[in-house]
Amino acid sequence: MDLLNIDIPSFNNKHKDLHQKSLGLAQAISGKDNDTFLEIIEKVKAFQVAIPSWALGTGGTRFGRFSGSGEPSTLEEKISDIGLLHAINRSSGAVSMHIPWDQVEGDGQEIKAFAEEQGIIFDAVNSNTFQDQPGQEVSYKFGSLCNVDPAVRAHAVAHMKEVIDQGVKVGSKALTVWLSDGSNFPGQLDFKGALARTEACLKEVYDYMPEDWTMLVEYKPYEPNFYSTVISDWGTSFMLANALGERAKTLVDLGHHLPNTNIEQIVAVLLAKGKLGGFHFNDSKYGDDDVTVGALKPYQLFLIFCELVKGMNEDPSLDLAWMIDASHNIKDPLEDILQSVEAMKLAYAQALLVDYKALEEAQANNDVTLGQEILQAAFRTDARPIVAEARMQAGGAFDVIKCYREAKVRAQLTAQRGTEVKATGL
Ligand SMILES: [Mn+2]
Repeated sequence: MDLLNIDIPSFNNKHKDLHQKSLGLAQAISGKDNDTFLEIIEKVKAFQVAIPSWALGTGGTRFGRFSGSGEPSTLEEKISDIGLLHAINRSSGAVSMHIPWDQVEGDGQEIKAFAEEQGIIFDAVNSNTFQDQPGQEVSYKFGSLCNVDPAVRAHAVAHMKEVIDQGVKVGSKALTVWLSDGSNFPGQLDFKGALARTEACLKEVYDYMPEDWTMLVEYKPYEPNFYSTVISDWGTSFMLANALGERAKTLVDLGHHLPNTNIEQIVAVLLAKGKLGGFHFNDSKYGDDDVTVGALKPYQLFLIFCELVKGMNEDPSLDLAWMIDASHNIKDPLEDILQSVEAMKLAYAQALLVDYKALEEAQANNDVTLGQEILQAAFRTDARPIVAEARMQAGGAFDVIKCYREAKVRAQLTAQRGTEVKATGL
């Protein structure tokens, strides 16, 4: 955090006049009265999204990896990077660990205290049964929880229990399970058998979780397997979550859908059935592209947030796990995360501007044109001043990228950690 070599209030002060003008304009265009407008700012201010520990280094593809410099190599360094982000945007107050890439040492109190100092809490922990670790006595080559070999399944279950144990030490309350399990060729795997074995193993892990923990079951249609995936879609995840119990829920990763899937509808259906557990935010054009949130389809992102806002309006106690899940091939990972969080807050602010009462009326009257007008009026409102106001009230920067660059964070990280450091992860 010492690296944030910038005085944020003076940085903000330079932009004060422009900000005040644009904030007034945003309120005028939104048509909201003072109280409602202030309420929206408060909600944006409270918005927090967890940063995955693997997103702080440069990501690669199966063809290669072009590492950046000054990357974090320990859990402490990763948390320290998130602390920097949080100091700038005030919305990145949580880390999502990935085990075994991250390891909680001892009783976890030291790392927990280190995170707390920077306002960081531990969000969902992630298990890894998609790659073999050095010296591992069994192989996940033919799957983990779906594997025909009971020894492999037992190994994967034991790993997930260990992930829970590590998460408990630092105060996590959820386990995210994404399985790469599936098959590459017709005839390789019996679909029903694979699903039954997966369900039985998940049940064992579910029963092992502490009472106040949630299991988030992630789905993905393809990759790394290209013929079938055991938990391929929201329906399969939903079915498993129902079979497991009340504390098992579906996790929606935006990139884990085939092109043109109506994700906002999936969100609404899961919310209606009380089974939406969390989100992995990213953006995609073709598949699991993992590009910056909002970089390609900001309107879809907004429509998803509209469903989430409706859900939160109906049930203010709705507790969703928000997380970024993206990888950065060619950008500075920290800049990419700042952009992603910003995109989420903008979509959230725009969704908060929607007049849902008027929308309901339009729908009740089958006024299709008006329904579209109401949504697009909110989407086309420049919500940047609202998000900036919320952030500055919380002690963050007027403009996150400008602030990060003016503070020369990457150059300092590089000076401290060198150019050869390679973060663990994807
Ligand atoms: Mn994901």
